[in-house]
Amino acid sequence: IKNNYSTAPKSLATLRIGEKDYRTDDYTNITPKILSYLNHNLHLKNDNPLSLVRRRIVNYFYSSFTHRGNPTFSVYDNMSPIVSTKQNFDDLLIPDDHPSRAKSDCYYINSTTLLRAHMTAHQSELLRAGLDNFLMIGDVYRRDEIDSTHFPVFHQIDAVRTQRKEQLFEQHPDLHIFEKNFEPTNPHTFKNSIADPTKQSCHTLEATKLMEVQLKNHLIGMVRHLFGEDIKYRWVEAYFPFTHPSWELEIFYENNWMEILGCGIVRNEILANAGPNNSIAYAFGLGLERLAMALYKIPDIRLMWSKDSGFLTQFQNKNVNANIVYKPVSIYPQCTNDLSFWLPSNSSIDTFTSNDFYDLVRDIGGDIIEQVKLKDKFIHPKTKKHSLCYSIVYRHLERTLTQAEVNKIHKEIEEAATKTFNVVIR
Ligand code: FA5
Ligand code: MG
Repeated sequence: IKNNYSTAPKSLATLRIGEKDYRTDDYTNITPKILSYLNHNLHLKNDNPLSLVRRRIVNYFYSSFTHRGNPTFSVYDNMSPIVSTKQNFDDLLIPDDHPSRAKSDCYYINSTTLLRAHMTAHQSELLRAGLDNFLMIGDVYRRDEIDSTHFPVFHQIDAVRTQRKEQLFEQHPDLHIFEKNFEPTNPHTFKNSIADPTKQSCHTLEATKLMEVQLKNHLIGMVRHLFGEDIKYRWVEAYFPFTHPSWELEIFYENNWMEILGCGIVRNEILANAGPNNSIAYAFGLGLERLAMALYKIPDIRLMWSKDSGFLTQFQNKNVNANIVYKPVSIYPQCTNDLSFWLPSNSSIDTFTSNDFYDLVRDIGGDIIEQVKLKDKFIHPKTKKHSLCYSIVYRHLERTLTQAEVNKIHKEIEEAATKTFNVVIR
C-alpha cells in the first residue's frame, strides 16, 4: 500500500494481514510500519517490563476475588487486535459522530475494520459469551503525538466485574439493584438516562454507591500493591460513553499528577444487550506502559520495544514483585533537524492533519524518531500562503547517530512529504 498517510481516496485494492485479505477503501490509513508492530505480544514476553506489571496485576486480581480457593476472574490476553467498528464503538454506545472514531485518531484497515483503540472493544462479546468477571489484556493502537510517553502502540488491561443482587446485597436482602419502575420492564425497551450525575436512572443509589466503593477500594488496593502504601492518588470525575458515573485515577509521580486508568459503572444498555440483565457491573481500563515507566523508572516509552540485551536482562528471571530500578544502558546524543514547508494554496494550517505527518515521519524514520514538535505556523503577508515548521528529534537508543545518517533520513522525509501532501519545502 502506498500513500496511506494521505486522506485522498485510493483505488480499490486488498491488504493482506497474516492469512487474511482485507478490502481497502477511503478509510484505509494503516501503514506498513504500524503493521510491523502486530503480533509482538510484548505483554507476554517474560523479559519485558510490561509482562512483569501484567503478572503483578493479574496476581492481585486472582488473590482479591476467590471462591472456595479458586480465582473467579478469567483472563483473555491473546485476542486479535483486528476488530470491527461495531466492537470498538457501536457495542459501547459510542455515537456515530464521536471524535474518537475519526480517521485522524485510529488506524483503519477499512471503513468497518480497525486496529482496536482500547481493550474495551472486547467487553460486549465476552459478556455475550456468558462471562461475568474477566480481564482483557493486549496491544491497542492510536494515532497520536510523538514524545517520550506516547507511542502509536501501547498495552491495556481492561476488566469487568458483574454482580447479581444476591452477591451485592448479601447482607441486606431488602435492597435492590434496580429502581422499582425498572425491574418489571423489558430492559431492551427501557430508556436508561444518565442525566443525573450520581447514577443511571435504572439503578438504585444504594447499588451504585456500593459498586463505587468496591471499585475504588479495589483499584486503590491495586495501586498500593504496585507502588506501596504511601502512594499519593486522587480521583477525577470523567466521562465515557460506556460507563456512568465514571472516574479517572491519577497518581502523583515525579511532581506531576499522571492519569493511569479510566473506570465506572457499566451502562446497563450494554449488559442488557449482551445478556445479563439482572446484574450490575463495574469496568476499568488501564495503561501498562505508564505503570511500567513509573514502577521501574524507565524514561522513554520506546524502550519497551528494545531488543537490546542490556535492557532486557534487567527484567529477566525476576521475581514479579522484585524492586527493579532501570539503569540506562547509556544515553546517546539527540540530533534535531527542522523541516518547514508551504502548504498547497488550497489548504490551511488549521485543516492540515498533524497526525498524517507524524505517521509519515514514523514510517520513514522508524524508531529513531524520538519526538516531532510543531515549532511554528506562519502565513505569508503578501502571498497568503500557509507554512508549517516541525522540529524532528532523532535519537537511537542503542548507538550514536551520525549527522550524515540523520540528514539522509531527513531528506527522505522531505521528499515523501512533498509527494504526499503537495507541499513545497522552504
Ligand atoms: C480508555 O481507553 C477506556 N476504554 C478506559 C475504560 C475502560 C473506561 C472501561 C471505563 C471503563 P483512555 O483513553 O483514557 O480510556 O485510556 C485508558 C488508559 O490508557 C489511560 O488512563 C492511560 O493509562 C492509558 N493511555 C491512554 N492513552 C495512552 C497513550 N497514548 N500512551 C500510553 N498510555 C495511554
Ligand atoms: Mg483518559
